[in-house]
Amino acid sequence: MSLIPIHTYPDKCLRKKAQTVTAFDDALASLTQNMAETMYAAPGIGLAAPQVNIDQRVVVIDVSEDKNDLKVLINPEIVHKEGAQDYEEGCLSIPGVFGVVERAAQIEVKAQDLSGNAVEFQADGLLAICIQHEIDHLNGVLFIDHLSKLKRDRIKKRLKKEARQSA
Ligand code: GNR
Ligand code: NI
Repeated sequence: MSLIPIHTYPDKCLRKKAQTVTAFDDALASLTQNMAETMYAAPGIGLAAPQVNIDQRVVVIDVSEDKNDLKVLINPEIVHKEGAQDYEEGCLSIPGVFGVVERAAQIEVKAQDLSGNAVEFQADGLLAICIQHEIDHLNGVLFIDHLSKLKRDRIKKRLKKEARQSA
């Protein structure tokens, strides 16, 4: 097991639409183990492969209190969504930035497991928020894209200033 460096905004790898996984092999299993270790160490409740510069539709999530409920989602898709909920989100790829995002309250998710078997389940609450946040990453979308233009522009200005000061 090993930690993988997490890439941060405005790294280009965060804006690419990730490729569908077709090889359900040992390399995929080992990638998800390293991603889980990286997520727990961060610490975070989710991690998508594009955040570690891997161009594959792979997500790991653990929203449990005791960090003992790892979910590995390969090629996840939302097949149904309902309702709305607001939550203040953050992202390991945009450290120090937080903003309230509206997401669906209940979702139905279709994905594959590490063997390539289809899995389908429902989620709500924080798990539903996290899954929507991670699937966004697979499509090159960041939570700041869901904020108002005014808020997004303020964040971009602040991040540019911080980048200047640390240069
Ligand atoms: O660790 C994380 N916390 C979080 C909080 C609110 C909404 C979404 C998240 S996901 C984030 C980890 C991350 O950046 N995953 O892509
Ligand atoms: Ni994120």
